[in-house]
Amino acid sequence: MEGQPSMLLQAASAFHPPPGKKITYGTAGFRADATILSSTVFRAGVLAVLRSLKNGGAAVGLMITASHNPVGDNGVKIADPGGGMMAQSWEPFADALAGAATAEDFVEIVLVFAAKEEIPIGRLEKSEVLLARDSRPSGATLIEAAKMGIASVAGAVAIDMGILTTPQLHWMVRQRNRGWGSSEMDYFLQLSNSFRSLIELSGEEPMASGYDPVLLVDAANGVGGGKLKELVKLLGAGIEIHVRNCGEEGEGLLNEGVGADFVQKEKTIPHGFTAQDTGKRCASLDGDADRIVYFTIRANDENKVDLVDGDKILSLFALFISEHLAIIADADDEKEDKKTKKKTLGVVQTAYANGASTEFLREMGVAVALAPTGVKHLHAMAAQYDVGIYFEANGHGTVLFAPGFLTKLQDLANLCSGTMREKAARTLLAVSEVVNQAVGDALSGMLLAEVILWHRGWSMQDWASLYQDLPSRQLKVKVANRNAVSTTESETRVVDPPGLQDAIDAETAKYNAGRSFVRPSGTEDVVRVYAEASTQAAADALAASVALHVSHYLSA
Ligand code: NG1
Ligand code: ZN
Repeated sequence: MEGQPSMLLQAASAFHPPPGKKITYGTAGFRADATILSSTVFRAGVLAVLRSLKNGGAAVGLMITASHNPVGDNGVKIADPGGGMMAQSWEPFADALAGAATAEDFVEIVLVFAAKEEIPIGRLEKSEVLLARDSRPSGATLIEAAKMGIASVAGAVAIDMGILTTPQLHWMVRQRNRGWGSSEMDYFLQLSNSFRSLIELSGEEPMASGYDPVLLVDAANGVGGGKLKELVKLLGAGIEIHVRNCGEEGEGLLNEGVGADFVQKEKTIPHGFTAQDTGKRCASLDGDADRIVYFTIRANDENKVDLVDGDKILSLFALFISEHLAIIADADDEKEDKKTKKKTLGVVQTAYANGASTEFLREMGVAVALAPTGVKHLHAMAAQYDVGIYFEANGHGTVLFAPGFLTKLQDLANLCSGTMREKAARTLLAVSEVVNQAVGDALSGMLLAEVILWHRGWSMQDWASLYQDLPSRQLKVKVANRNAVSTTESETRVVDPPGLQDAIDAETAKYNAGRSFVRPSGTEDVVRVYAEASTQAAADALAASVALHVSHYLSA
């Protein structure tokens, strides 16, 4: 073999996929024990180059992270040129690449796919991959494997951005392809400048404000802690952020008893927090800082927390944004806008969103759409509105602004100088800058939440009492083949196996405000069961009986 094929073959021959282990590109990229990942990461490097070549040489991102998984795991995922997740249509190709048994098979798959997709591989055409990794020790060697993958395609350029949060890398890819500043300092400056603009636009803090300037942050002993400390230096007066669990000496292990995933699932105080923090506003990031939840430590129940999850963050954002959209649409000469206001703002949740949050949003007059689990689905749906907000209950989400709508806001701000409408338009423009529009971002989401609480003069209690969560229960059922379950209507109804949905319906009907659904997990070998009802005992009982039906219908 000559040229490109032999370059690929030679490089690929240094890496061997783990025998008997199938690693697939799931909801969040490839993830596995770090010791078996180097071949997958090498191949993901090649995949990233192909993705760039397919997009005319635009920069794509390659992130080494396993998010909230234990420190021994790692993973790799690709960011598309727009900054979002890699197009789903390429996932089967990604799986085929990772699964190729030999280097020869791998090269063959690459060449056949490149020919089919008309990807100019080996012609020295420009392509670019921005790489980064989170703070996991295994990341250092894995990133080298990714670079070798990139170097095995003629003309491909790898740019190592170092240790970053996942959303920072996605942001950089998006910025770079738009010809905008894409350094880490650009990121910090954009977030901090727009944060300070929002505070200024808010005017004076409300009288008798319940807002406490102190925020305690649990950084999961991950990459987000150090980054947040950098950001805090630029925020100025008015907010006092104390960062804990930064992964420094003596602070404990990544994601172990700490972080957003732990706090949300266990509703328990993370390490590094004590009864002395009771009543304080606290927040937890996950290991790569793309998720955030807030919480307070309960008085007299010192292990437990009151959780303010993704649904409540979403509700807070929706309240603030719709209030500002209403000001814009309120002027007499804008009757049209007023009528269409509800179409302007849309909110996207998954079936896991607490029913009380969905009802709260609908009562506010906001359009609520349901997407299947996985942020790529939510993101795509949210992009259909002028302003689309999406969140998973677990704290992953963001706000998207349509480019045309941003132009409209800019024009309006210029036209209505000195009015409330100008202020509202400028506020929304600043919101579009503070949020990370590429992907959910714990740091930027936190800044927006803080601004809104400050603006309203709200305490955590004020925020928490927007609505009362309905009691809920999540269970996992181990089954022989989770993919024997297929669903429809955004995972709320089972299609296969036949009869299971009727059984779920019959159970649900027994409970006041009952709701339950099941779906195969995309990241674990289980079927997940969710149930909600008017009391905790009822939610538990409903979940347990639905889980029994799942076991029954899926037993061999
Ligand atoms: P799966 O395992 O497909 O349920 C989980 C989370 C998702 C998302 C992905 C990716 C729940 C119920 N599911 O997916 O929301 O975060 O992991 O990390 O929380
Ligand atoms: Zn994460």
